[in-house]
Amino acid sequence: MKNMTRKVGVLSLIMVAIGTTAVFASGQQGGAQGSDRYAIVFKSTGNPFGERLMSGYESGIKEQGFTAILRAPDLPTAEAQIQMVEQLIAQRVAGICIVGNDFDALQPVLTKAKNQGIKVVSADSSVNPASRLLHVNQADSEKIGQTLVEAAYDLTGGSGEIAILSATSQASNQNLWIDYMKKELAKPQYSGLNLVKVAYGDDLRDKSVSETEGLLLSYPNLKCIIAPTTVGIAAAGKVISDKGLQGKVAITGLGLPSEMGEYIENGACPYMYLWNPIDLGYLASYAVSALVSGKISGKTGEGFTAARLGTYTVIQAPDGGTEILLGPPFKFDKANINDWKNVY
Ligand code: RAM
Repeated sequence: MKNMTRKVGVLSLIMVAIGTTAVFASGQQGGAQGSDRYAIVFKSTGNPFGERLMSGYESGIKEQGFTAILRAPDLPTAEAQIQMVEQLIAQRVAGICIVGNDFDALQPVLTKAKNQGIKVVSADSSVNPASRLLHVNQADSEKIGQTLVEAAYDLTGGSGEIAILSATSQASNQNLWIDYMKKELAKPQYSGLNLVKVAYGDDLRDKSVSETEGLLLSYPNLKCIIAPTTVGIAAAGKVISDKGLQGKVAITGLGLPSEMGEYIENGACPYMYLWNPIDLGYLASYAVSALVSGKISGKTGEGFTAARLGTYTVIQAPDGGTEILLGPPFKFDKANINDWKNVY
């Protein structure tokens, strides 16, 4: 019942998002410098996860009576995001939520934004603590790494070659999860698993397909691909299905149910994990406005309410900065994928 209510809520958010364009007029004024405009800059266009994240941000911003500005470069580079942030500074926005293409490279431009009174948070893929006031994290990063290694162990029967198919080599969220995966793999109970390669599909569909094909060619005994990216896991699911390799090479990782339903049903991906990207964007919108209104300053122990999601507390992040956590990731498998594939 609780799930059902949540699904109906999410569906109506998607419907609201579909009927709107990128920038929205709104009423009430507020925020730094009297601006009511709140921007989000995602990693790149053409990523369905990013579209859902931005739609959640937009709905949260609009619900508060402000104006949302949604931006994403064509390619997932820090350089392109730096230019976008420069433009947003010139537009004198009240707040910026950045989904970083690099941990450190955006620091000068985000510092410039902060020095002009613009409140900066990162979400999903963090920028370094000096570049942000807080990070809006989807789930505990260490737990994500551990969970994905446990899945690979389970799907391989505990031994054999495994590979990781990531996004870009600079993506801080993927890199953090991969670090935790490597730490986990170093534990004695995983000594039978051999990580043969970390490949980078750059969150581009075609590159992720060719990287998957490359892994299969180079490692004919490969038993599992962990893709901690929704673009990568969907590409890997397609390759495994097209080649009929279900049962030989298992895919797991982080995927959108809407893109992975077919591959979960046909066995290419026995199970995978994710959180609600719409909720993540929505939570980020309330975190930025809480900073703009002065309810919080981004320090550990502070709390704020994110409307329909409830109350959140700022905690210490593993990188030395602060963060808020949306909640634990959700497991999708054959038993529940039908309930979720039309939701996000
Ligand atoms: C991709 C992006 C995003 C990540 C998800 C899991 O869509 O790289 O940053 O959080 O996968």
